[in-house]
Amino acid sequence: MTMKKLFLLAFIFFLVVNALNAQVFQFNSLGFLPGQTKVVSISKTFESFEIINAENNELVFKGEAEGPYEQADVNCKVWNADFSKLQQTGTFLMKIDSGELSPEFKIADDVYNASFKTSMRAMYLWRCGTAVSGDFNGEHYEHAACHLQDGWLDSIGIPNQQKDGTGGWHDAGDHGKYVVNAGITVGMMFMAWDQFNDQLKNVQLDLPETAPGFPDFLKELKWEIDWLLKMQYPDGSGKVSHKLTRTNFSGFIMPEDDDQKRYFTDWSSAATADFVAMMAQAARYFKPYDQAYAQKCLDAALVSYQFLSENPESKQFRQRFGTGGYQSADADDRLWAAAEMWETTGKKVYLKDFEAQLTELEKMADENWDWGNVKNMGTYTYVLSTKKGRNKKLLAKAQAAVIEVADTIVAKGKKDVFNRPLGTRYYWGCNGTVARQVLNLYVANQLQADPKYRETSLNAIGHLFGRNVYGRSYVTGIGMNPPMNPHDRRSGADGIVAPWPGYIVGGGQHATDWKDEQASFQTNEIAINWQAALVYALAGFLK
Ligand code: 9MR
Ligand code: ZN
Repeated sequence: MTMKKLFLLAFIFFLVVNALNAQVFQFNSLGFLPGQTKVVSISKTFESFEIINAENNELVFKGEAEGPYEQADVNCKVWNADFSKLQQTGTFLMKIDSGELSPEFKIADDVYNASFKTSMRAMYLWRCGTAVSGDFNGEHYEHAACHLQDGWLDSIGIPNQQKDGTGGWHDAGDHGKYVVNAGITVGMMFMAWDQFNDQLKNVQLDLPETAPGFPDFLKELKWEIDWLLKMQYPDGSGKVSHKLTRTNFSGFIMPEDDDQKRYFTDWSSAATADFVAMMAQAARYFKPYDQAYAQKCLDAALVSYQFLSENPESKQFRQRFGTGGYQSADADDRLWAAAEMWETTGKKVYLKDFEAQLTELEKMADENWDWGNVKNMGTYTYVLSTKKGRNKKLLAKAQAAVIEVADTIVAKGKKDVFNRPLGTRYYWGCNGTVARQVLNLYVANQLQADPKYRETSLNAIGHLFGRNVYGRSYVTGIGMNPPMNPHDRRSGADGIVAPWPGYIVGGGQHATDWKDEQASFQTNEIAINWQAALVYALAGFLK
């Protein structure tokens, strides 16, 4: 055997051992902030462990195993190695007394910076109607301008005619564009801007100059808002098309090769209300950078709000399209719309509208939420507002609801063997919810500061980046043993082995059924709503 072959064999052996050890050690592979709780779960019996500085082999910490802890749904038994007291920065690895070495991990103030940038650039790489490109880990990803024929008006009663509906982001692994799902996505990203703009305003995302004068984070949001403005009906009524898609899903082709007709569909009241909320937010946050554009957003919001006030009944989208449904009742969307209209304009009519709707609710906040229920965003805008005039009693009730929900999340996280704050609930896209819960926790912390909220938030992130039953990261290109075969048309069609980077996959519909397979759209797709939650979660911990 030649030296070269021997070397290759040794290298493969090294990779295999490392991959196996990643499964013995389940932890946040992005690393740890110096002051945070630091726990590695280990699915193997041991008594003591050591932490070794990877740069100079120095022993920096010794500790004892805790556990075992068992949990039925994930069918496992784990021991914990807690080294929270180690606050020194650097690159380390863990050695347990039976000899296994963990993969390397970092302790540093900026462990979230790179992953934030990659997951935010993932939004840019989703842009439709333009060519996009980016380099990551030695690969070059790109596609040509796509869907330039968007879209046809046949489905809203204007046969054989087109209107400009280009732009925006593709929704997910498919190339469709859906207003309801844009709602929770844009909503959470504006909330990230609202809460973390001090850090976000300095982040460089290397974007093309599509919004001169805007900070990069808002520049990316403006790309989607530009498209959303085109989703209002051309008749001036204020109705908003539910989606712009083909009549069925395409195969695994690049976006620019997808040349079937795509249609503006019939409107829905949920889409129309989400449109109002997003436009009101855009008007508020874009104003310092482009006043005229901000006014345009507000004017668009006013027309649709007026339409909804005159048409209070819920109207679902009902046409024969085989693409994504995103059907939902509209009470939560209307609530959120009223909250954002009030926050932007300060006008009492919107506050009254919001409070009347809030009073009707049995629960003012939810622990477990996604695109189908955006009432949390309404409630959060309301409780975090600095505007005057809120009904004191109602406000107190809303604040209590927010705290109660956050405390439930904290309690579930504590109980779970991997401190997963969604506990034992699994469903389509639940990884997105785990990330989204960081918003619930942030708002509670604003109302009643307590370190448990921050700790639970970091545990949510930790779960997504490897402290889970697979010992794997759920985000392409980032962290240990990340997904390689997401349900994403670009990744499947571009001929590059590694998938497009920075995307969180939906996760198992049950505790142990996640499949890193392209065909598994139920567990391994990517989507803007889950991505926005990830962006939000990481934004809160930027240095
Ligand atoms: O995220 C959506 C999930 O909650 C639904 O149960 C599922 C089935 O309707 O659809 C999911 O959304 C998909 C959408 O319909 C089309 N684009 C891809 C989305 C992510 O899988
Ligand atoms: Zn496109």
